[in-house]
Amino acid sequence: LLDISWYTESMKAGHPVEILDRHKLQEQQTSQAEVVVFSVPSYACQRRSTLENHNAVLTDALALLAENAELSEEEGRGVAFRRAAAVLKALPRPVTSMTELRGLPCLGDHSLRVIKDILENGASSEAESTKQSERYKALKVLTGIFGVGAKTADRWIREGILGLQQLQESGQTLNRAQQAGLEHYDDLNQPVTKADADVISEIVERAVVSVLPGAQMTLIGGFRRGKLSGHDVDFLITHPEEGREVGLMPKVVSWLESQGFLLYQKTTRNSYLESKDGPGRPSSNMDRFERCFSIFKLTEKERRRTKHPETATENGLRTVSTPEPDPHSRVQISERSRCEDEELEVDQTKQAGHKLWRAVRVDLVVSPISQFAFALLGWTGSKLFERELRRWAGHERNMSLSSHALYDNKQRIYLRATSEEEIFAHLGLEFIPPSERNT
Ligand code: DCT
Ligand code: MG
Repeated sequence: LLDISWYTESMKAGHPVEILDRHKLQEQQTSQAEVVVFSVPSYACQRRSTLENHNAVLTDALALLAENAELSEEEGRGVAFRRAAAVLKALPRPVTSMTELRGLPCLGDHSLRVIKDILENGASSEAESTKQSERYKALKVLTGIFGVGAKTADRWIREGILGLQQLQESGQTLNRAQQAGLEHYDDLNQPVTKADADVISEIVERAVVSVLPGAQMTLIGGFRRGKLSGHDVDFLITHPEEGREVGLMPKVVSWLESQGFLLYQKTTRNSYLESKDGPGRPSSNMDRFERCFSIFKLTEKERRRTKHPETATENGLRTVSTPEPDPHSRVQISERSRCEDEELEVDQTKQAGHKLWRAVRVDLVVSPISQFAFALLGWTGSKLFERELRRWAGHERNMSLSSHALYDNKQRIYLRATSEEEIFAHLGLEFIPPSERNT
């Protein structure tokens, strides 16, 4: 049977080398049956984590407890569950007994109790009761509104608001983001498919190239890691000539707005200046780029359009073939045709009795080319992979990593990089491609 205290001691020691030594010691002391089954490095950024997961029952329960902790603003507990789940995700086959977990890093007492419960009883009673709890259900519903975080949801719950209807009846003042979030609640809580992300990529690319020829756009976030669905679509935009990206975001946003693609947008300005801010990790590494949080209107028409061959005309407008019997079999995109399209769309909507578009959360980030590799690495995720990279940099290399820069605290210099590979090399880590950062 299980001896949990051994794991606890190892975890408290917290260092991979020490764990390895303990493990060796343990191995010498124990019988064949207790030999370590799996070997996993301590930091998630040292592992290759594909989308495949042989322990989904275990990791789903741990992810739910992590989410509940995060929604309750218990960050430490959330990270502990996330790290434990990530270790199980890295295993090459399903865990069948507790003894197989011997020697694995990041499995704390609490996570081990959850795993043991599932292995013995088929389910985690704690995860099940959390899932059923009124508080968890309310937190999920309320934070499902774009613009509502854990703090706001908690305040509302304490005021007796547990659901959308109660919120609407409460007379709470909602900000612009929350109003849009409530309006498009159902759409925004539907996963975005890779196919839709590709359609949006095509549109954003059109916008970027129209307002600044030569500018480049990259799909980042979960879709860059090969995920087939996500909660939003993330893009990173840059220009190969340093400085040309200045002022780019408002132009891209105006273009998208003029074409009727944006249901909501809020742009935040870039406030990161290396000379001014220095290497200290910003309070959040995510908020220093020029960034646009938006709600995109993705129409059936656009979905169909990108499935068919298209040609760019000299003035940048595109002629697009759409399938018969569509009366607009060759449509030139212009203000006029778009209006006609929309009229047609309204008619079709009325006929079909359902709307022919969906709302999608889209995030745009603009980075100067000198920071591009750091932005790309920082925005590809997963969230835990990013957190672990920063932890590795700080604890193992005495460096500060952000989505803008890498600073060597000992040499007191910035380490430049033009590719993700170079950043991994600076950090003394084996390069892990995006598809294997699904930790
Ligand atoms: N990110 C991060 N830390 C955060 C939030 C985000 O490091 N607190 C990075 C990693 C992923 C990237 O930004 C995009 O964020 P999300 O869209 O939230 O994540 P995702 O992996 O794209 O997930 P999803 O597929 O659900 O959109
Ligand atoms: Mg995303």
